[in-house]
Amino acid sequence: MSKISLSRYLIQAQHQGKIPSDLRFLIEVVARACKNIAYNVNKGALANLLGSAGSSNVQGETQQKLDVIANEVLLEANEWGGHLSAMASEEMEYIYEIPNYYPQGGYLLLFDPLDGSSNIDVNVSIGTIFSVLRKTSDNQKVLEQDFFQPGNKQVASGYALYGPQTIFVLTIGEGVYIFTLDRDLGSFILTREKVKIPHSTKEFAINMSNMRHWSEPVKRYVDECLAGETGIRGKNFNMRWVASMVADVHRILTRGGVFLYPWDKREPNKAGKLRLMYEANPMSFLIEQAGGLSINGKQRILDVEPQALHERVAVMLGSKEEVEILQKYHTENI
Ligand code: P6P
Repeated sequence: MSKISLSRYLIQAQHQGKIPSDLRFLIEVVARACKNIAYNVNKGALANLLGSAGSSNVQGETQQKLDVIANEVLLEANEWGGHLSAMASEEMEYIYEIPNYYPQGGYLLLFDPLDGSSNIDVNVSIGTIFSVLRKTSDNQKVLEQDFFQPGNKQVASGYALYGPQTIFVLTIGEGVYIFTLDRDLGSFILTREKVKIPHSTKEFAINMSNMRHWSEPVKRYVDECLAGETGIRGKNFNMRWVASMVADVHRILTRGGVFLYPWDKREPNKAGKLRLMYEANPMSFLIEQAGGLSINGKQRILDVEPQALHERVAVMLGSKEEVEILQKYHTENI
């Protein structure tokens, strides 16, 4: 079978009327930026790119050098093409309006430029997460409020995973497609199409060190997984925690599983640790497109109405049967 590149997949999708040309162009630009980020990530210490940048981001987290580089690569790649009105990033407090000396476009791009930064210096997989919305308001000047759309309004989302392979995973709303970077060609090549997550699983992913802080429904669910075949689940479970959401989600897309970063008592006023707009929403779009579910304990994450650009959300996503159990336990606990 001839190799299908990301560009060919996108051109075919455009010719089939699934995406307009400017969205095709947007995704190609993001993918090209991710190749650039992969190059820098792979250089690491050789180019003195590890360690802290000596600054912190809007979240109050110390920025790694590669966090800053990845953010700049995405801004510079996307600002001139005429497909965007503005961008938003985990690394920037305010939205980034396309400078008026560049053509303006109809899309809004949101991203976590380098997710899993605590893993950079120890050579564990990290990634870039992106989400695409339409600018729906007709106000000339793009406003932060233009971004406050629920995740069910996304027109595309995906991630790049910088691991043993460099992977680009994408949905434009007609299933999930996985592309692997062929370094000889410099192209992302289609390696899995119409990915489907198994409805049942024997693998859960959560940071167990937070157990004493969890709510009762989460404790109940994890305790039952730990009880294994001797408990009511009647099967043994395996546990994974990479501490890079992109790597954990990719494992779940690839072989099933459930990922939890729930609300906990450490900071009770925070809904969770992960960010709604550029982590939970893009990942939830992919998970649902692959036949999984993604909830915050109260509702479908894609239905959450955003109130702030960097708002956080509890996340429980993955294999349908497991997330349905978690939803049941949260509903019973009200
Ligand atoms: P913890 C990475 O910092 C991140 O935002 C996600 O990618 C990851 O799933 C989570 O935080 C890890 O959090 O508390 O286990 O370090």
